[in-house]
Amino acid sequence: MTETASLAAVFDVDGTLVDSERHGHRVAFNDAFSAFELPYVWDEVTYGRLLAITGGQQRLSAYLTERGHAAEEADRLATELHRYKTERFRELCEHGRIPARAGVVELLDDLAAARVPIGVATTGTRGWVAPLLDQAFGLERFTLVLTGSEVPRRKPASDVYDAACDQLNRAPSEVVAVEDSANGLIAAHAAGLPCLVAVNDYTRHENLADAELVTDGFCDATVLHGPQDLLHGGAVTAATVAALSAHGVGTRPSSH
Ligand code: XBP
Ligand code: MG
Repeated sequence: MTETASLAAVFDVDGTLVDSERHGHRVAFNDAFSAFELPYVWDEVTYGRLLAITGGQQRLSAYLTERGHAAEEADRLATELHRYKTERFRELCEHGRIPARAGVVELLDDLAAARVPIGVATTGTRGWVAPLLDQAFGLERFTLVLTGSEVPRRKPASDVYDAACDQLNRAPSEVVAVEDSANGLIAAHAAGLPCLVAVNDYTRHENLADAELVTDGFCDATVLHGPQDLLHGGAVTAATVAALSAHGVGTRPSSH
């Protein structure tokens, strides 16, 4: 297997480690609208459109502005709604309502067996990230957990991946990003990391052509773009991740 001595893997959360958007975050946002007696409901199609805006508070503010609220009122209301939504989503996480994507636990186990450090780099809010990771996977698996609350700019800016490489003390080409979306891919590449994208129903039609590898999942998976020989029995494994790091070395200008 490709040398893994200096390799690290950094995972996105929403849509990657967990299937959290359609029946998780979206439900929590709608519960917030209802708690504040606002006449808004995000159906699954509307939410899919709004996911282009990263950051739940920013998503709310943009939507409220779209619905005619003055900018200042939209920002104030978005802050209050998002506080409620974060608490509600944290409850969903703690009650086990946010499932891991199929094949993810096996991949995390394989990376641990290969002694590859595993980090997390998400746009999500710190308030729910740790409870979710602990409930779904056990927090002790992760060497590093960075959230949207810790960096100045959210994805697609490179901030969270820059910080991950710094804190892992690794060059970007030694760190493979595992993502689900175009925003995540852009952020990873802006930081100089090779990137594996496992698409989901909300992201399969996005422009992911620049990714080192695009699959439709982590197990029983098909390669949608990139080398056809990097899955093992239809699964993304530690060897898959290591190979991407080898392929990625030197082919992407590091931002460091
Ligand atoms: C996805 C996001 C987040 C979530 C909602 O983050 O953009 O905003 O949709 O979570 P990632 P918050 O894919 O980087 O994990 O409401 O806490 O932002
Ligand atoms: Mg994501």
